Amino acid sequence: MTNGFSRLCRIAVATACVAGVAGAQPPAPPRKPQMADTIRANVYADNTFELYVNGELVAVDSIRFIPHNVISIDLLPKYPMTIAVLARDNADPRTGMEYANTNVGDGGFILKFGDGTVTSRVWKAKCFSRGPVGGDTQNPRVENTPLPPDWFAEGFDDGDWKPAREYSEREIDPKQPYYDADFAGAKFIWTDDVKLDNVVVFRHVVPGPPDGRERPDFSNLNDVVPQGPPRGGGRRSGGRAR
Ligand SMILES: [Ca+2]
Ligand SMILES: [Ca+2]
Repeated sequence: MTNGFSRLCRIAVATACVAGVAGAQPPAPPRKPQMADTIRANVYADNTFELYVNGELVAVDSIRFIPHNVISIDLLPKYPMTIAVLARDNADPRTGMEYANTNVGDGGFILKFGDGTVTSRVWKAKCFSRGPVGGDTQNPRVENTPLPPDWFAEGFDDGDWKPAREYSEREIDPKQPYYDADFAGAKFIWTDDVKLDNVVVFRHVVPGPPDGRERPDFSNLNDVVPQGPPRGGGRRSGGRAR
């Protein structure tokens, strides 16, 4: 009786261990994602940007200078969602000025996702190139800081970065494409110096969907066995290659 009981206990422990290992693996997504699972992202930069979400490059501004344009893309969200943006004001890399070194331009960045994610002062901001230093347009020079290689990564430590500063529409003076897109609730952001800071990185982690809507996690799509017959010469378990 005792031996039988201890054997049962060993089986129970072994089963629990197997279940524990299986439970440690991320759950497979419930189904294939549809376009209804995506969220629309609207992004406007004065003058250009690269957008990373969860460590992946998802959008590059297709117009580097003018006209000032809005980039709209579809995203398949996964939370927590790490957003990292490399934003650039149009500036000569040797002087920090523009229009044949006759003008000091200003920056500005704003973003809104369909889940309610918006830019604001809770984002982090850091300058990596500024000029003309001190606003000296007679002897213009720039100060550059190398970008950390993993500035866009999910685990990057931005703990000592300052909060972004919010700017009004009047201060940034966005052009018409901004008004044609949905940026309601979002704030223009930059560092503390919207004129001289020309290359700026913004970072923000969205812990969960701001609109409270539950969304499936589709990040493990490769773990799903397809329902239909394999295509392209793939092989299914127990089946023949086609
Ligand atoms: Ca500038
Ligand atoms: Ca500009």
